[in-house]
Amino acid sequence: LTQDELKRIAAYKAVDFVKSGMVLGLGTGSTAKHAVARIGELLRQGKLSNIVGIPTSTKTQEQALSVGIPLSDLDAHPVIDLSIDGADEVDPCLNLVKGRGGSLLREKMIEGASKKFVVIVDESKMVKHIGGSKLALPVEIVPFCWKFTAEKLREVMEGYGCVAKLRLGENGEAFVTDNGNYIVDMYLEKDMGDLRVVSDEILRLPGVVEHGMFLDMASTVIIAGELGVKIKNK
Ligand code: DER
Repeated sequence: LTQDELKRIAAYKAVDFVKSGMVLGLGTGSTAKHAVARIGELLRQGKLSNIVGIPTSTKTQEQALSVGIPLSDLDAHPVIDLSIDGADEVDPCLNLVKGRGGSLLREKMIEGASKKFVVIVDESKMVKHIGGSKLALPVEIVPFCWKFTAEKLREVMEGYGCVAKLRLGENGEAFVTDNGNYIVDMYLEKDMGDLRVVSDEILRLPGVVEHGMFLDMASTVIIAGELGVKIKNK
């Protein structure tokens, strides 16, 4: 099975949790894309009805519109029944790294407002410790004096051997999020200690908007692998 087929299998499994009448948080990325497509398909087939989607990015908003999912937002629906989204990394306690697609702020707002948050991954996302896989730990920051904030981030994370890089878009300019902010990707050499302490130290920096560690937020993780699908609950 290809990685994309595994992503689709996990996504379809998550959509089994969707009931007619639900307000759904719609995730962003190559895995969540399959869940959004599937929800649209079930709506068209009449197997689901009265669904309201709350998209976690303009990209997902466009896809949801194109498959016919009625959309709304957090202001109209401050409590969401179920959110389905991918992740970049999942540790054994179901802590996540998200945001390599640049949508972490709206994802964290919407998934934090959800009664149930189902994460869909292929098995390659499973790690022992989040942030330790040499892949990026994203932090959304304000564009104002971003160098200052990036350096403060690097200092705060110095103990973990941190390199902080401004994320660039295709045009070689700074990547700009849906919220008009920048993203600094942090690359760590050592495993973080107490994730809560690290989270607070990052969020305390004035120029920081949000980071990509989703601690104690996932209710369920659906893991699609070569040998089948595993479901881990909090
Ligand atoms: O950027 C994001 O937050 C995405 O949801 C990411 O965490 C998962 O993206 P993928 O399903 O394309 O790997």
